Amino acid sequence: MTRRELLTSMPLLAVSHAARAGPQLEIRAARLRQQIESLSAHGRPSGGSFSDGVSRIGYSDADIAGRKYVLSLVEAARLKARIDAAGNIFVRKPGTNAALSPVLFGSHIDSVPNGGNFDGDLGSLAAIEVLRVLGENGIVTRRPLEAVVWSCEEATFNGNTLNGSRAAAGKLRPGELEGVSRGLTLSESMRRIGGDPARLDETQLRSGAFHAYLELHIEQGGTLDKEGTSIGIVEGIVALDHYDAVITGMANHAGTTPMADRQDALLAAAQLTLAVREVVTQQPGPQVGTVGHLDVEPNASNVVPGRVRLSIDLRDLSTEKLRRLGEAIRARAAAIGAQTKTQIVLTQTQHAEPALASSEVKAVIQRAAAQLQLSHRSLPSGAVHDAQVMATVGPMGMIFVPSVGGISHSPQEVTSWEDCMRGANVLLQSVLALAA
Ligand code: HGY
Ligand code: MN
Ligand code: MN
Repeated sequence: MTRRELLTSMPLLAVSHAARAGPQLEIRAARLRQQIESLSAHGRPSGGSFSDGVSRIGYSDADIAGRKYVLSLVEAARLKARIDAAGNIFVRKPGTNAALSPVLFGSHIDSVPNGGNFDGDLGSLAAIEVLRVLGENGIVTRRPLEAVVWSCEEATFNGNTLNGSRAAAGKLRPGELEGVSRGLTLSESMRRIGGDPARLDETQLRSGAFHAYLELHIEQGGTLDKEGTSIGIVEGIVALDHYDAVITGMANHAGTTPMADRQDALLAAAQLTLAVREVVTQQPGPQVGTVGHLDVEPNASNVVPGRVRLSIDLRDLSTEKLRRLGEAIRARAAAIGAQTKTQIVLTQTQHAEPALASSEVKAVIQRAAAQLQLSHRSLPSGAVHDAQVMATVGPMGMIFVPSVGGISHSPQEVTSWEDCMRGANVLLQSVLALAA
């Protein structure tokens, strides 16, 4: 029997207390909902409510408060948390065979500015809920189980993304720990949340560190919602290239500087933003490009802008296509600089490789969804996830649930409570199958 046949022939619940673990074993939906609602209070706009979303930037006070809330849930589950050198939270539930590698599953709780309540939060809290429900039902799996809440997944630290998982996998770039965002270096930020970056080497997740990694996440696109499909089985995650453009012109008086004599950095930034769109849409395909962040100096209504820093985010399943898009944008930037009498320096600050999900893990998720009688389909992920870093360490799989209207990274990000529960139950059953 091949490994694939073995996995697909496994009973849905092959655990040591099988008698107590009938197919009715489920996550506690009301409790999971209440936890997602409670976590949302940390980073909520003042005077706001759940529907106003969150700004829980990685390493911020709101993030620290949210992490504290997560730790209280770990305690309520009668489990112990371990903070690794990068500040990631790991929660282990031992199996019957301590010599086996664990099944690892989780997500993140940091958010983009003005983000939603489900991106990362669902997968993180569902992971802890899975451990809690198993504990409450006296179920001990053969393999150890480990829930994880990765730190600073969003691109809120100088545009760098997946900080916690990359640090855990030994994938930070040279000098990255010394980079500064919001007045703190990445090292200082990690220490702020209980990490110890001097020990990153020691605690690095190396090949074989886990049997499989699973992440439950909202789709963040509209495919599942449009079709009315409950569960997405992720085939792979797109590659991402991130560039920083620094445009230097000359700050000058808005009333006395003739139009012809200006070196307006914001004008160049506007042209570069349009050029990114033109380059990306020049050929057919699913590739996307976004200018999402601008710092304008001095940002005063009566001064011609002297300096602009902007971000360019390019995504596609093909690394080669991203490289070509980057080159074309670089050529356009040089032309725009010459035409606007500004200097444009384009630096690539990040490259995340595309990551394919493991066919064994996909089969396990598919089986769990089928046995729970949930409609399901395969689909790619256009958003980046910690799962793509974990794919460099071991087998990875992701479970998607529908995002209403395909809206995400917005306070209007919504996944129905029913879909949250369905996704969490697929996670529970997939974890059990993988840990048997
Ligand atoms: O930016 C992303 O794709 C993810 O949501 N962090
Ligand atoms: Mn996100
Ligand atoms: Mn996310």
